[in-house]
Amino acid sequence: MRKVTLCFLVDKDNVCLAMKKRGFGKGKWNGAGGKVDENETIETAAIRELEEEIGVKVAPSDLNEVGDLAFAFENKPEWSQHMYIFLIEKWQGEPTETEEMRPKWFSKDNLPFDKMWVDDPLWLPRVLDGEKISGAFTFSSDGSKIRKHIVNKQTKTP
Ligand code: 6OG
Repeated sequence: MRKVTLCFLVDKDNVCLAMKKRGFGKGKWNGAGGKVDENETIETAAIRELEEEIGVKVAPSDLNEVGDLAFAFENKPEWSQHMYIFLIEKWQGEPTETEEMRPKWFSKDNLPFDKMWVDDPLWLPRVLDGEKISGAFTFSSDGSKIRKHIVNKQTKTP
């Protein structure tokens, strides 16, 4: 399954989302992230996408992995992906608009879930509250409905 990253900058009670301007998830607020290329680690890919999509630099030691989710879409096996999620509290530079994304800060308590992926309300508040999660979702073929899902608290210790 294709591996992808998703990264959220966090500053106290605020989280940086970015409007996806093209490609998969266009028109939705999300974290920055994308496909892990061959010969790349998940962490290297996360750092590269943060710079490409919102223009911030992050050191490997400042990436905090908070969970992973497996996504499957009915009748669209090519859309299947395994997403690795990171929260970041320290970075260099200001989030800046690029051709891919337009970043904006939101209060953690007031996220624009009506313009986000439908799965996000089921796990993002939990990771923003400090929980580590692991789960799986199956969506309708256009991704607009959740057919089944499970999100567990990660129990493994580092
Ligand atoms: P590119 O195809 O642009 O990477 N992504 C999702 N994010 C959320 N919150 N929910 C989903 O539910 C998602 N499916 C994919 C992973 C796609 C970007 O979109 C994220 C990547 O950061 C279905 O390279």
